[in-house]
Parts: sequence; C-alpha cells; structure tokens
Amino acid sequence: MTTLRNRLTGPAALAALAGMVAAAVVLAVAELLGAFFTPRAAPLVALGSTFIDFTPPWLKDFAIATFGTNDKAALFAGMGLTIAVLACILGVVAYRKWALGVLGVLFMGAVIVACVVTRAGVGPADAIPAVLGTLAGLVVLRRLLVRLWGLKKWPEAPADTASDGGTGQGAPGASRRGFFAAAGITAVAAGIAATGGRLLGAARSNIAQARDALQLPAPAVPAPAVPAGVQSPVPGVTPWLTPSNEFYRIDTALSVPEINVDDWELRVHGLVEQEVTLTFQDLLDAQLVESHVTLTCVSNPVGGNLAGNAKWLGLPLREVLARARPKDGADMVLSTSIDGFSASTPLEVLQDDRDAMLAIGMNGEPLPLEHGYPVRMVVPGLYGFVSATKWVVDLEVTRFADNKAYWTNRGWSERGPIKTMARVEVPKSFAKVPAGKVAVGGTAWAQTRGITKVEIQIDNGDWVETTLSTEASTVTWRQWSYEWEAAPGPHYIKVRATDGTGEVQTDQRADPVPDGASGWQSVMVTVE
Ligand SMILES: Nc1nc2c(c(=O)[nH]1)N[C@H]1C(S)=C(S)[C@@H](COP(=O)(O)O)O[C@H]1N2
Ligand SMILES: [Mo]
Repeated sequence: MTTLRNRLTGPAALAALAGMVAAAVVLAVAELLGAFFTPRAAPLVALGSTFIDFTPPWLKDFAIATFGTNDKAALFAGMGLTIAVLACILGVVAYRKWALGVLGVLFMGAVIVACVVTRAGVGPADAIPAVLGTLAGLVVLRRLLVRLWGLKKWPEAPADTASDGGTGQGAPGASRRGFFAAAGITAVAAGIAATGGRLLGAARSNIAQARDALQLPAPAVPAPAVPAGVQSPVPGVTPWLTPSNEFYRIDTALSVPEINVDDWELRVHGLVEQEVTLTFQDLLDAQLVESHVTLTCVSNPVGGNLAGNAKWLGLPLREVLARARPKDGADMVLSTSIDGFSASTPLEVLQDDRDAMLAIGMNGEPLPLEHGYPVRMVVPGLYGFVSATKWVVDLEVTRFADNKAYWTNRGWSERGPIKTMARVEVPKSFAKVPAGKVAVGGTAWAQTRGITKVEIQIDNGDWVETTLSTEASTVTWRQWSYEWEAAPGPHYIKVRATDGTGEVQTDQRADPVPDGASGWQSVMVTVE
C-alpha cells in the first residue's frame, strides 16, 4: 500500500503530472488568445488537420468505417491521449535534466507552429497564440519542477511515519501539498481559460448570424415539382428528401471554415481565355437554378448511409466556364476550398447539361456552415471527393496530366463516377420480425443513369422485382418496396439494382478505396 502510494506520489509521477499541467497551459493559453485569430489555426485543430492530411487512404477508410461521422471526435480523443503521454514523458525528462526538457517543449512548440502556419489561408500572425502558449507552458513547468526539486532535498521519511494526513511524508508534506495545490490551481485556471477562449471565439464569430440573416433570391429556374409517390410506402425507409440537419457530413475540416460573404471571391483561372472573378453578390444577381441532387460519398460502404438527397440552389458551372472560355487541351477543373481541400472534376461534366452548380442554397436556405457556406460545388453523378468542394474559393481549369487533387494524392482514384447501389433499409439487419406479410423497402441510386429496376432475393430463391417508387429524376435516388410472405426462421435478403443503361449492379465486392464500394448488400433477419 505504502509502496503504491509512494509510486503514485513519487518524483517521476509528480514530474509527469507537472508535464500534463504544463501541456494544459500551452493549449489553454493558445485557445484563449486564439479567439482573436483564425479559428482553424488553433493548435489542436491545426495539429489534427495536419494529421488528417497525412492520413493514408486505408486509415481514412478505417476511421470512417469504424467511427462513421464521429471520426473527428475519435481523432480528438486519440490526439488528447497522445499529447497527455508526451507531456508526461517531457515532465519526467525535464525533472531529470531541465535543459533537455526545455528542448523537448520547444520542439513540440515548433511542431505546433509548423502545423499552424502551413494550413491553407492561415497567416504567420496566426502562430502567435501557439508561441505564447508554449512560453507560458514552459514557465509553468519550470515553477512546478522547482517545487519538486526543492522536495527532493528533504530526507526521505521512513514509511511508518506516514501519519500526516495522506501526503506520505512528514516534514516535506507541506511542499508536496504545495505542489499539488499549485498544480491543481494551474489546471483549474487552464480549464477556465480554455472554456473562456471557446466562448469568446464563439461570441466573436458572427458567421452563423450572418447566415441566418441572408436572404436567398428566388430561382430563375425553380426545381421541377417533386412528383407524388417518390417516398417508399414502407414505414422506416429514409426520407426521400434529406433534411439538412440529417444530411451526412464528410470533410477534412476539423474546424468549420468561417467565410464572410463580403470577403468571398471565386477565381476562375488556368487554361482559360478570360480569367473570371465572382463575388457573392454576382451569384445573388445571377439567374440561379434549383435542382434536386443526391450526393454520395466514395467512402460509403455497401449498405451504408453516406448519401443524401437535397434541393440545391446555385449558378450552373457551365455558365461560369462559358465566361472563362477554357482553352483546347484542358480536361479538368481543380476546385479548391479555403482550407486547402481540392477536387479534380472532368471539364466536360461541368459543361454538359446536367446541373453541376456553384450552390449557395440547400433545401430552401443558405448552405449550413458544415455543408459549405457560403458556396460549394454540387455535381450530379460524381462522388463528393472529386466534385463537391465545400467553401470553394478557386477553380483552376487544367489537365488531369498536370494536376492532382487532395484525395488523388493520397491513393484514391482520379475520377469518381458514382456506382449503382441498392440498399435494404427495412427490416434492419438482424431485426426480428413476425411471420406473415413483412414490408421490405429501401433506396437505390445511379446518378445520371437513373434506376429502372430493383430486385431482391430471399435466401437462395429467385430474384424478384420490387415495386419502384416514382422517379423524380435520374440524378436523385429512387426508393422501392416489396411485400414479403415470410416464413419463420432465419433469412437473408439480398438486393440489387439495374440502372438506366440496363446494367445490373455488380456483385463483385470492392472496398471503398480507391473508387467506391461495390457488391450486393445482404441483410439477415429472423422471422418469428
Ligand atoms: N472543403 C471540402 N469540401 C469537401 C470535402 C472536404 O473534405 N473539404 N469532402 C468532400 C467529400 S469526400 C464529400 S463526400 C462531400 C460531402 O459533402 P457533405 O458533407 O455536404 O455531405 O464533400 C466534399 N467536399
Ligand atoms: Mo466523400
């Protein structure tokens, strides 16, 4: 008992604690000061973003497969743990050899600063919070260690005199208690500073209010009325129109970019006859079109839910490109967001008559901040990673041979047409259902080709055609339903779709990397 207590309150443990407190001070000071700088430049956010940029495809895919859209929370938890461990080590090192500890802390500070200043659209001044935070952390570490070094000078008290109310030692108890008091007070102060920084940052940001106050113009070309009967009659099937707050979110942005519409500009350049710069007002004044389009993420596994269908309002990209007049030989548009993400989209896809657009509205409102406010790309028929750039600020007309996009540089494919996919949504996988008539239903998509047939197969029976809900367009998903006469026992329901070209969805299993998952979904249900 005494030995355990000695170990937990021994010099190494206390030095580790000092390291953690110092690390908390670094982050808290940076967070507090960061309220006055670019939010994306906050140390933790910049560290995490840099980590994400170095994420290989298998790890990104693993993170999304394991944590889904909670992948960011998982990253922060992992980072917190790593930082805590490093801080403990640095505390112990600094306790033994102060100069080495200082070097370690300065090195970590330098890493943070490097991560901050290399973020896209972040200036050198944004490093100030991290620099001052590191210095504050160093001061705190020094003060705490001075107490520990002082403690060491006391003669070790024999274990059996440990009767001073839990400090584990006689005379030195005061110092040890003093250390804990100093560490505790500093930790609490750091917590308050960090929280204060958060609140201050939120208060100073008026982007959410600006978005709420923004009035969207009426579309020059409204979306065609959604026909009756698009929704599968089976209760529990995904809503045909995805509410914005339920729309899946996938991006590399740890902190949502905050863009003031008055500052927003889109530069169209590269292989063009005429460079074009668009302001947000130009978009508001333009002839906007409205269109329902289903977006899909390339990371969506078979049967997954990284897809959503919304009504978008925007300026067709073919009109923007017509003004810029791409030169011969150009075959790609590299779109870049304010935070450095980029996507390579085939030029012809942005010029044909599908409604590829610079979108400013989603479901009748300005884009939600997480979905790209104020302007994003929406391109029917392509996975988001090669087309759907949120917070877009730059379009470079170029060639696939000359330029690579964010995920293409990380092992994903250069192009990303959406694969035909069908999903069973009701009954859910592993559901127990009563014998008799069981309503089966789900959603299928093959954007730009459309869905013409959805079939299901029970166990090893024949493939049977389901009833398709009404098709709104070939760029939106299509739902289906089926009444199944279910006999007791375990059963497998498989599903496959046929697209508008007559091609049946492949049963060839493929992982999301590099160009999208394929294969037939199979759900197991127990009929009782
Ligand atoms: N700026 C930016 N835009 C981005 C991404 C990103 O990481 N950063 N991810 C893309 C991917 S992979 C997808 S699937 C879609 C998702 O759009 P959503 O989050 O609005 O559903 O955004 C695309 N646009
Ligand atoms: Mo994606």
